[in-house]
Amino acid sequence: MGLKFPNDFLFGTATAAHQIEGDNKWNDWWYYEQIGKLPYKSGKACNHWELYREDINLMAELGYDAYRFSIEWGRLFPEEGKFNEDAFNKYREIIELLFERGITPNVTLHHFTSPLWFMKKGGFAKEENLKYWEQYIDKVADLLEGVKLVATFNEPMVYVMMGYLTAYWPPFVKNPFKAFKVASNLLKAHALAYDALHGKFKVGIVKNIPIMLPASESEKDKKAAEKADFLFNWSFLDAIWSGTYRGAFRSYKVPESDADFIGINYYTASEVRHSWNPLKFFFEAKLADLSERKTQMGWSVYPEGIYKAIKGVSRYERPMYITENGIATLDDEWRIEFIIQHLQYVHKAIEDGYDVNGYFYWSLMDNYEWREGFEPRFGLIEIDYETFERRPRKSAYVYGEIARTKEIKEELIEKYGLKSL
Ligand code: PNW
Repeated sequence: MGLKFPNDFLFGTATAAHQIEGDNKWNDWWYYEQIGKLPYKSGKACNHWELYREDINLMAELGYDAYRFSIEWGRLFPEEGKFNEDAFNKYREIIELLFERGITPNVTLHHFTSPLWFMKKGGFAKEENLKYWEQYIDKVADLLEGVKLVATFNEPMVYVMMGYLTAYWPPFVKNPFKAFKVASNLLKAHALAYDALHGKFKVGIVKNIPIMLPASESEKDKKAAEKADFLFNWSFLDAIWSGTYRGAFRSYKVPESDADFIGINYYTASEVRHSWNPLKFFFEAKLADLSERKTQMGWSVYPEGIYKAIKGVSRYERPMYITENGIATLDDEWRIEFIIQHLQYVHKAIEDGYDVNGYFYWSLMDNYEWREGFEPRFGLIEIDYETFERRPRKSAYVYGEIARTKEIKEELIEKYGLKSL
């Protein structure tokens, strides 16, 4: 027997502005790329800013139901107080085209990048800067007319960790105290956006949920994994409803707010062991080693983790979407296997009563993978970075058939699926 999904379940794909658009000259990443603080330049990326019509046509032809993408704040506000009407119109055209093609948009307002001028003022580390975020939200309310799903932040804790803890990403700050302050301000920003946009849209948030596994059976390691799980996965979401953000060193008062849905980004698991270093919050986490083959990102494939992530997030009793799940590989047969196996667990979650309403494969097409540049290939569609030609891979068609029929056929499960499920 095949696996049938509910008729209104959304099968979509995901992207983010800076990773696909190209010439994104007004944000912080672009700036650090130019001054050589990042190993790769995004340049024209997929040249989506010019080829968006083609991309939307492709999605429609392939039969996808939905598309998650992000708005580049710096395009709308290239300078403080300066609004760019052309960029607004272009994004509006993208949204209208999606409507015309019957594709449900799911729009993220902040996907890692911010206007450079905003970052120069201290970005989200300074609470008084939230007034700029409010100006952006104000314009977005008009821009997104007719859109149902709007997410405020993509992976707030990844943003905080990479930008303010490991200093691996812009703005390259290594300050745990500041990191938690930024997290608390992101919660305030979410609350502001929720108040401004709720009523007109379903306003949610997208959270990366890495599964935290203890490195050993020892009590110390188990405690360490629980702590990592709390600090990274739950403390942020808890605060949305409780109004108290519990950072590692102290708690912060934040406005009590809400989220109409929760987007789950799921990729892999981490292995956590106890550490005596207080500045590492007494734990050390590294990528878990759970599959013999590793993806181009060095990540293990761990399909049951998607079930665990859904189960964990279900505590908030809000509709859930898998807003990202994908694999970086040149072996497209492996990509098909990855998708089928993760969808098997999503299907199981739905059967078990969890409120999961859609799945967005990361990514529609190969793109600029942040610090890792263009080498990791996450796409259902291959991008030729010389000619910008789009070539759908076999996985793009296989996924399209699943989207159109809302079913994973028995033959697919036989060939690619997990037998034990
Ligand atoms: C997500 N990590 O980022 C992002 O939302 C996407 O922009 C990105 O392309 C995708 O996953 C694939 O990497 C992450 O190091 C970046 O744990 C880093 C991590 C997790 C997610």
